[in-house]
Amino acid sequence: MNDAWPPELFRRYAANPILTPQAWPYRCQSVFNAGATILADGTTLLLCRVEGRTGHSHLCVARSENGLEGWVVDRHPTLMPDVVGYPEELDGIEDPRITYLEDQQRYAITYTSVSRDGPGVSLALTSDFRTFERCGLILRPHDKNAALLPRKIGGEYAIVHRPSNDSGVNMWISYSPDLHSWGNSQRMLRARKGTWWDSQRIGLAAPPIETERGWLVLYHGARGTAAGSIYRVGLALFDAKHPEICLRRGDEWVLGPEAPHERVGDVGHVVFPCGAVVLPDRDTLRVYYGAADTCIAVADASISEMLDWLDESADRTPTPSSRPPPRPT
Ligand code: BMA
Repeated sequence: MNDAWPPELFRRYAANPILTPQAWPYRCQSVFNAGATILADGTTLLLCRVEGRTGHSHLCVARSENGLEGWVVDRHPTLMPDVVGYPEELDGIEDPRITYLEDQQRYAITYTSVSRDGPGVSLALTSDFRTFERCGLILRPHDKNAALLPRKIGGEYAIVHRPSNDSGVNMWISYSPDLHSWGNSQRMLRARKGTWWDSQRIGLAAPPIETERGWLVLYHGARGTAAGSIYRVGLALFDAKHPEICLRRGDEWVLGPEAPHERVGDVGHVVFPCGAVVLPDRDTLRVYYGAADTCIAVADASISEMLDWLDESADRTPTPSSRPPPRPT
């Protein structure tokens, strides 16, 4: 970092990484890509992806009073794949995102189920992160990187997800009356082409954050190189009532692998957020990200600074919708 450059939007915690496999109460290979939320009592809860020595992943809860240190990790896996009840979980469950559903007053966890047909999106509901109501596969393979919006849009639940199809690996949004049947799918954002940092594939990072200017979305973008993919994070803003409409998209990435633990690990050159929480000042967004598919790190950014940055630096070409104009609300 050159001191003459403007300050970064994201400020990393000095004691990163905050969670590592060495600190885990049971033997594992890696802990990364955690969903995040702040519980009613102020505790920060991370639902971490843990990869064991079989190569399969499961989910495990870590709790902290201040969201930075003093983590208390469940002594045993919190949510294991259930290959009998849910055969789509045969090769593990990964990359959870947490959304508090206002109308249900429960947390919705969307996670990737790795089936023999490829990755799909599964849903589980919980009030306490100790017992879970599994809803099974809600978006069939090949699909991943999904999170629900916290409130209904036009009377329906909305989910952002990342199907792979002939048009590429892009972000979509779908709607449901009941959390089970999903439709009215529309593309939200495309991977760019050529040498862009987000040209290989993109996907939702943490669940969208509602702001006074619309839905602020952190997304990951990958670029292929001769040495493999580099995963970084970018910003975009979507319309509050019609979240398929992109209002702004930043040209530059805002968080990329720099620190040694972000560059070196099981999969090097990867920063991969699945969770973010808004702090009580209502402006600081605390983002939890997997680093090099091995450990978990955290960085803070100001929501108002991110929105201003999008105003100043964004590619203002709205993403053309793949569908007719949005439904009236
Ligand atoms: C993506 C997902 C993430 C992983 C990333 C980098 O496709 O599988 O879980 O962190 O690749 O390996």
